[in-house]
Amino acid sequence: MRNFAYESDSDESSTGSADTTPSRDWETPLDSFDTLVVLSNRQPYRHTRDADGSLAVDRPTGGLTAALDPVCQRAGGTWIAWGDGDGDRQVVDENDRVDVPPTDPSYTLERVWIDDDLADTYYSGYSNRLLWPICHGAVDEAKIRPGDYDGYRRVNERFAERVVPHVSGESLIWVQDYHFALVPAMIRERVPPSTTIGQFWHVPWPKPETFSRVPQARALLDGLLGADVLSFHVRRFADRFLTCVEYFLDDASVDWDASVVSYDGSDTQVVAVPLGIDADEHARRSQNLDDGVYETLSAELSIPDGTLLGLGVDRLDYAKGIEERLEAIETLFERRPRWRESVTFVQTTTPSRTDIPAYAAYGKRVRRVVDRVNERFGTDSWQPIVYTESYLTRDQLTALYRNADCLLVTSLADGMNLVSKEFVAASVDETGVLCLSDQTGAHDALGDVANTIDPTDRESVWRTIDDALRMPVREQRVRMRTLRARTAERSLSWWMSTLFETFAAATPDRSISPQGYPTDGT
Ligand code: GDG
Repeated sequence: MRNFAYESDSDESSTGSADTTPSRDWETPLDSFDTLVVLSNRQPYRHTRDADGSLAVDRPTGGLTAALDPVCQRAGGTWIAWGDGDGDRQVVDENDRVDVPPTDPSYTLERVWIDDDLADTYYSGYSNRLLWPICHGAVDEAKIRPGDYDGYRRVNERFAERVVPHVSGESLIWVQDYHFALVPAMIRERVPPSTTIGQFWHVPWPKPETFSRVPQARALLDGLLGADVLSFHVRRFADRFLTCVEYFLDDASVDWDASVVSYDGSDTQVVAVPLGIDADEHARRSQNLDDGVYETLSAELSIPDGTLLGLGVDRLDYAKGIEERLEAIETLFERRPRWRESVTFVQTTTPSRTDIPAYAAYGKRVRRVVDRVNERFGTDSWQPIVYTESYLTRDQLTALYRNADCLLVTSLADGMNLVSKEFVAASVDETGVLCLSDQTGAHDALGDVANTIDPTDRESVWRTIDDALRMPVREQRVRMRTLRARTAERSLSWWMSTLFETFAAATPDRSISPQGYPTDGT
């Protein structure tokens, strides 16, 4: 397997050369493994058919695929994911494989087919009507439908079976996220002990009283404990997981000092390793950005000149607290009329999971608040909220980050929140204020320098925004420098190196030495 040094996975060219700290070359102990197999629900490249029948490739939105694609490009190996594009079958070989990236292939994407009925139970049902709300503490949204768990189990089994042909010698199987809680144990039954299994849980882990609402709580824990290494973004999620293990599994023992669970004859190391971004690449893109990108975008979206700019960038998801944020903006204009016509809030949302009723209803509520606020406070020449559901190019997103005076992250729960880190990395002039919910994983490392938002306290949200808009530039710079340094330090390359060292330390007989593992994710 190739050792790799990380570079940008830029899919759009930026011009000129880097004028910030160059990307640090980094080595990982990937050499310890003969094969890398990544499993995720979402695929990094999707083939779709245009109206005229021609094929196009798109790259689905989301932090997970954006982070792992460059890793696979460097490491080679196979990425197994759901082939959900209507052109996906057209390009695969007899083993359902296609080499990617399409323009310069460096690894193999293996597609798993899931028909509509199964997708409804596994994806729209168990994963996103039950596990997602449970993990995000949204218990009122959690729905248990008959048949959903069976669909989830069947898809988990299908993925586990697809791993087996790839295993040879010392293989690393790296499972992603809450769609595949059962997979580690299913793989463990099918592969030799020399295989290392890792799982990264990208969303929060719930408190035991919330997790107890899942009828299959024990089965999910049993599945995850098939992994040698189970990672969360931050320590508090890892600790909640260990608490759940103690609470639900009588025959498991937890060594809290070492953060190891012994269960069913093997050990699982539970670690906190916060996902980072390629801060250098974001900074370079921002530094080299042509002014015209912002000028064109602001003309298209009707963002006025000469006002301060507040920004929100989110998937359209109730966990992101978008509705609450817009209501706080409404209160701000009520209580502080001086901001009218002096600040404009741009909110970009990417619709997702639209076939789930809670998401469709949430979208309607968000649009209703936007209309109400604009109706109440808008004037002939100014709208308080500029709202778009268009998918932006990375350059357009960077232009917004760079021009924003403050970024609003008001998530009610969020595993990490990469948007906050991207904003910081793109703020190359060291101004701008990060207003960050204390319910994000990102807050654990950035919260003492950011302007903290408690999303459960409505008063505090609008007051925090008010403070941010009034912050002197000198103070902005002091804070932003620290935020940027921390984001650059705990970058994507740091995340990968740390995790791969952890995987490599998991010996073939699966007895893991606790020494040297990162148990503190901050
Ligand atoms: C999950 C967890 C965790 C957004 N709109 C556009 C666009 N984006 C990109 C952002 C960012 C990504 O999508 C969103 O990442 P987040 O981390 O903020 O949120 P989730 O999608 O909910 O991710 C989260 C993450 O997994 C990784 O573990 O941090 O807690 O919920 O990269 O830039 N990108 C483009 N156009 C858009 O309009 N190009």
